Amino acid sequence: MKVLLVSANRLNAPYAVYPLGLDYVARAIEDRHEVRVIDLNTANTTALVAALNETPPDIVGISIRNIDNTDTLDPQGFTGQYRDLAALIRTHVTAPIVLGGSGFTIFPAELMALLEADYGIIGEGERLAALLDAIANGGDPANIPGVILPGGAAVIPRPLSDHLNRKVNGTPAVTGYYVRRGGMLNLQTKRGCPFRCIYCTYPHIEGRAMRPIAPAEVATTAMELQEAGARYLFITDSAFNADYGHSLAVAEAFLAAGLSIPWGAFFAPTHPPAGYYKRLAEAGLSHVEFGTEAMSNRVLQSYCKPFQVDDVRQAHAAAQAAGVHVAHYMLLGGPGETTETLAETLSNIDKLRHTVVFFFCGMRIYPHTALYRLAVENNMIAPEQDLLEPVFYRSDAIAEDRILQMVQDHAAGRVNWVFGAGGEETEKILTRLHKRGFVGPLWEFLIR
Ligand code: B12
Ligand code: SF4
Repeated sequence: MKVLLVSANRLNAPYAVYPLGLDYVARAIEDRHEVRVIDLNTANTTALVAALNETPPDIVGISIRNIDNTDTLDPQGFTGQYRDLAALIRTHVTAPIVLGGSGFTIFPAELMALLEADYGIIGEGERLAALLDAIANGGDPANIPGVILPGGAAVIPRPLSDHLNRKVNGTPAVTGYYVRRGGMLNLQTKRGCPFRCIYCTYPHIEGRAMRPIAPAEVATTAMELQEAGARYLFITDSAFNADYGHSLAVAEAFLAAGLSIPWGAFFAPTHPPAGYYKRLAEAGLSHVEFGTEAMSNRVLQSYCKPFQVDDVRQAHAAAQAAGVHVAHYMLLGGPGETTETLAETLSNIDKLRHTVVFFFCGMRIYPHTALYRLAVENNMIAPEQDLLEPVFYRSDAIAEDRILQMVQDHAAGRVNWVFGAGGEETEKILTRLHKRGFVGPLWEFLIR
């Protein structure tokens, strides 16, 4: 079959992100199908229409990553764009449309209806291979785990137990786009997160059991990306250090393979084994992004975070001693937040030296999370409420205005305290710096 895979993401904030998921989907079907990938960051809709008309595909896959920007201070939604994209495709070809992606996996039934799609794949898109077989051979797609049909129920499949294979998109026009804008390409070293933070969708998207990719294979991919021009790699794992042993083995494999470019990842600020960050730094780790969320034990417990304030301090100190750049992400105003807990968080953040802190206020309520169940219990949302339009959980003990005021007063103009992802202003600054040849996420320039 002729399969056209389209990455619908066009968001350039905080920076444009290489559509990694489609490398896996393409790899899973390319042996038996003719696959083309169009990344709407690098190709406009005119190029898409030309591709549809030149070689009409038998099936079109649309990758849906972002639903919205989850930023209460500068909210943006993207589902209208995706609906228009599906409508545009349909005016040019009669091929069935199949949806997938992390955003789709959170809201499959809603997006199937909105985009009037023919099929959807919840979770891992490698299952497209089985769907194509069923379509070609008259099998019943409904029997394939993860497949959702129009009007059908969203049943979450078991994560794949097969080996995860990726093939880096070798098209220079695609990789070149990202290489020219910050030099960042990305890679995955495992899937799954074993933790249970109440608001988080990652265990739903990737599963709870960690499925590691062999360190040598991760290193081979990293070298391929380096050869494709990458000057920085972002590891997209939910929490890179959720498996200390595996992440260390990946770092050793980078060293053995001779990777020479810097890299960064998300980390949980849990207490690290001795020498952990030092060894990672020797292997090229340059940026640590801690998902800290609060610096009050009461709130951390209420969010079910797998660490306490003291662990955050230890992790911060260890990363800093290793000479890497450190950022902390805060999620204020969730269950358990009060004026006192926020004051405690702010005063504890003060004690973290040489860092940048990104503040998000209000937790987006996602289906399949403990926060969702709590919000239903507290009558904040109705059961079965459509959450595609973002609804944010807000602690009834402290108003959003008060939170912002407290953070602003405490920040007193500090540039290393950033609200949300930084908005358009940050995007503009990053674009300018990337054009001048600076590589990576660049938040280190805000560190104070
Ligand atoms: C890493 C990451 C980031 C990094 C990316 C760094 C980089 N250079 O790659 C950073 C920190 C920059 C980031 C930023 C943002 N992110 Co983010 N990010 C993630 C994360 C953790 C992993 C994404 C990833 O690469 N996964 C690995 C690949 C292999 O998986 P995948 O893309 O999902 O693809 C698989 C399947 O989905 C499926 N699939 C994919 N496409 C298709 C297509 C078809 C046809 C099919 C059948 C299947 C299929 O098959 C693939 C292989 O199994 C996800 C959460 C998660 N665990 O998924 C959030 C996530 C995607 N991010 C999210 C958001 C909101 C954002 C931001 C908007 C936040 C902000 N305000 O700044 C920005 C947007 C950036 C941008 N320009 O798009 C949300 C999106 C949902 C939503 N609410 O909209 C997610 C889901 C997290 C969440 N809150 O639930 N992000
Ligand atoms: S550690 Fe991070 S990825 Fe895992 S559940 Fe908690 S917030 Fe989500």
